[in-house]
Parts: sequence; C-alpha cells; structure tokens
Amino acid sequence: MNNAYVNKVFEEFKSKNPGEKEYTQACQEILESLELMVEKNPAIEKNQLLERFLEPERLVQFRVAWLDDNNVVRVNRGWRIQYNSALGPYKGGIRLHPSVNVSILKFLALEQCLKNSLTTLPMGGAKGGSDFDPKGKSDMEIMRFCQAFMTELYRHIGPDTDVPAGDIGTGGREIGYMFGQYKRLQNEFTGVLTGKGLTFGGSLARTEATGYGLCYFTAKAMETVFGDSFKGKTVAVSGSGNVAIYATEKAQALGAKVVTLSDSNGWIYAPDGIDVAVLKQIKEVERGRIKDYAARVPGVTYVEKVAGAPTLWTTKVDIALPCATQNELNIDDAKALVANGCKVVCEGANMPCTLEAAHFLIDNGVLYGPGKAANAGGVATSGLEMSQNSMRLSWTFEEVDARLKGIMEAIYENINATQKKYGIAANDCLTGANIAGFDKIATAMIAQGVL
Ligand code: NDP
Ligand code: 2IT
Repeated sequence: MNNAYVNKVFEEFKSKNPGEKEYTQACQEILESLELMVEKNPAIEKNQLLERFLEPERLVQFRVAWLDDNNVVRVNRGWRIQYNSALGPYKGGIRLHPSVNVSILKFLALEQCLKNSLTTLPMGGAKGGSDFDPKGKSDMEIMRFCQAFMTELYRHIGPDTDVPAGDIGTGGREIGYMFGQYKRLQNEFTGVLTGKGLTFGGSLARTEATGYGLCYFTAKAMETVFGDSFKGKTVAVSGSGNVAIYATEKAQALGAKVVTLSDSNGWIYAPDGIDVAVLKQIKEVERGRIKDYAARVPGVTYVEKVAGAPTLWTTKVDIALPCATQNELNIDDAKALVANGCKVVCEGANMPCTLEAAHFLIDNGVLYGPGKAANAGGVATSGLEMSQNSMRLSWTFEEVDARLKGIMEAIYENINATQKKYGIAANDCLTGANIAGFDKIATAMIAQGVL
C-alpha cells in the first residue's frame, strides 16, 4: 500500500486486532483496492471514514448452554457482529462450525457490508455464529442448541434491527428452530430471519439463490469480458453444501459440465458431470458425505484429503467456482489452475482464495469475481424475502429468480462501470467490487453524521 493515510489505517487496524488473521486478510484486501478511491476522494480521509468503517458498530458474545441426548450439559460460545448499519438493518448469516471465532466472524461481517451494498437493497452488514459442531448431532440436539442460541440472540435482533439467515452449518432446519424460538420469546410472527420454510414466510428460490446467482454473475462477466458463456465448458466446483449444489445445478443447466465437488474429508472427480438428483438425495435428504456419491455413481473417483494428495484445483477445467470456505484455494492451487488453462474463477464461498492466490489469478489474466460480488445472490434474495414479508405477499419462483438474475447482472455492470471510471483491468472484479461497494456506504455514513 502506497497511500500514507491508508497505510496508517492498516497499521492501526493490525495493532487493534492482533492475531485475527482472517479479519486482517479481508481488511488488507479491501484497503489495497480502496487506495485508488481515497486518492480521488479527499472526503474519505477528512471524515476518517476508513477508521470508522473498519470498527464494527457492535459485537455481542454470549454463552449457549444446552442439553445433549444423554442429558449432559454442553457449553458453546455464540456471537453476533453488527458491523455497519449505514444502508439498512443489519443483515447476514449465522455460521455453525467448530472453527468459528471472532476473527472469522469479523471478516465475514466486513465482507457482508460491501456485498449488501452491491445488491443495491437496503441492508447493513452483520454476521453471527457459534463454535457448535452440527456434525453427528441428532435432530433434537440441533433443536435444543438453536433454541438456546436464540434465547440470547433474540434481544439483539428484529425485522427492522438485524435479520440473520443461514451460512455454513445453518440451513432451513436450523432457521426453522430459531424462528420458532424467536416467535415464542417475542410473541411476534415477523420476518426476523430469512431462509425460512415456504409455509411460514420463506421466499421461493432462496435455497437456490446463492448458487444460481453465482452462475448469473459469472455468465454476465464472461460474456462481457470474453464474449463467452458456460456452454461446453468444464467446471470445478468445491464444497457440496447449499451453494455448491445449486451452482452445480445452474452451471449444468447453462450447458457446462461440473466435474468436481468436495467436503472437508476429500473430493470427487466425475468426468461425465454431476447427477444433481443423486447429489441432492445424498446431501439434502440423507445428510451424507461426498464420498457416498463416488460409491453410488459409476465412473466417479474419490480422493481422500491426506497430506500430499492433489487438491481438486489440479483438475483441468475452464472455470473454477470455489463454494466451500475461506482460504480453500492457495497460491499452488492458483498456479495449477492457470497452468491448466483455467480462464475464470468466481467465488461462491466468502474469501475462498488466499490474497496471494487472488493476486496471482488477476495478474495472469484470469477473470476473477470475488465472493462479495459473485455470491451476493443469497443475501439479495434474503432482501427479497424481507420485502415479501413486509408486504405479506409471496412472489412466484419465476418472479424471484428473474429479480435475482437482474440483481446479479446489475452488480456486474456496476463493477464494470467502476473499472472503466478508475482504469481497472476488466478481469479484476475485486478492485471494482470493493470501490463500488464502499462508495454507497461512504456516502450514507457522511450524510448520517459522526456516529
Ligand atoms: P453448507 O454448510 O451448506 O456447506 C459447506 C460446504 O463447505 C460443505 O461441503 C463443507 O464440508 C465445506 N466446508 C465447510 N468448512 C470447511 C472447511 N473448514 N474445510 C473444507 N470444507 C469445508 O454451507 P454453504 O454452502 O451455505 O456455504 C458455503 C460457503 O458459501 C461459505 O463460505 C459461506 O459463507 C458462503 N455463502 C453462503 C451463502 C448462503 O446463502 N448459504 C451466501 C453467500 C455465501 P463438510 O460437510 O465436510 O464440513
Ligand atoms: O454470506 C452470505 O451472504 C450469507 N451467508 C447469506 C446472508 C443472508 O442474510 O442471506
């Protein structure tokens, strides 16, 4: 970073957030992009907007005590990080995974602010979660955990205050239990969570939205930059959860062949493409593992994740869509992708590429779509769920899907216009996304005074 003000902000950030590596990584990536904007826009420094933006408005940490099936007390830690409310009520998912900590949630909340801004819908940014591990838990244990989690969280949220949703480990089942507990405690049936079941205020197409939106964004970017499309392309998808499943479904519907999927234990190679019905049966109905897919579908191989084993990014593909988790694609993976002729990397997950990998991809001409833009379809459709709840109406699948597609294409167009305005390379959607996302937040923060 060359700009003295940006440098100073980053040094202060690091000393205030020692040891928070994911949060620092996200901050560095954003500040590197915003240098261009800071130089053209003295109001940012004058109003100390970067210092204010990089300090979460509120962070709540709480105990979550619950009883397991043997009536043994279990204790987890819960958090909600209400990062920025300049553009609307706090909005963002809840992650349930043993790795969850303050650094990860702050990085996710910070990314969420820029992402929500890019959607153009009125939503501030937040993230929450717990170090609870849903794996291997019974349905009743999940319910008791979700009820205990909401028993504390409910006092901090509300349909006009903060509207949580799903993320890793939090799907429709968990949102249902949390919604039920909120309703019981508050005695109010409101749109306080998104991703709800379709019979109690959920939106059609929310389940599909992140993966579908990722493909709509990628298709628009590819068409603009390369005059190309998904048709006939080979695609690597990682993960096998909500985002990965619907990215696979849409990429294949658009004429591509998805040849990889993964989970934290390993990855599969499916040379003939993915049978999405089998994938959904294993992951959504049976809650199984990706290796079960290889056992069930002939011609599919499974590579266990052990030291020295090749990663799925060594597969020869045209397009890579990382959809599992942060930092799952490192510099060696980026080099392997480029060496194999991969032209497009768009992120379904949040920050799946390390900073070094992202720089390498951009420097080598790969069309790079960062998560905050490419995966914004999930939260955008959450925003549409909030609108429907406020109107007490529900739109058809086709209507929501058409709005989602329009929003994803508009996000790309906004980035493209920003690239042109600032002289940024067309394959670098990262710098454009950060500037375009921050621009609206900065304007709103200045207008709302020193807060
Ligand atoms: P799910 O819980 O449905 O699936 C997560 C997938 O990622 C699983 O296959 C899981 O494997 C894998 N995974 C999770 N943690 C790790 C890890 N530490 N190492 C390797 N693999 C891992 O989550 P989602 O599909 O909802 O989320 C995936 C990503 O997309 C996340 O980064 C999330 O923040 C992001 N995202 C999600 C949105 C949504 O609407 N759901 C919206 C925008 C972004 P395993 O089963 O082995 O844990
Ligand atoms: O990272 C994300 O954008 C999400 N997990 C979705 C958040 C939401 O409020 O729908």
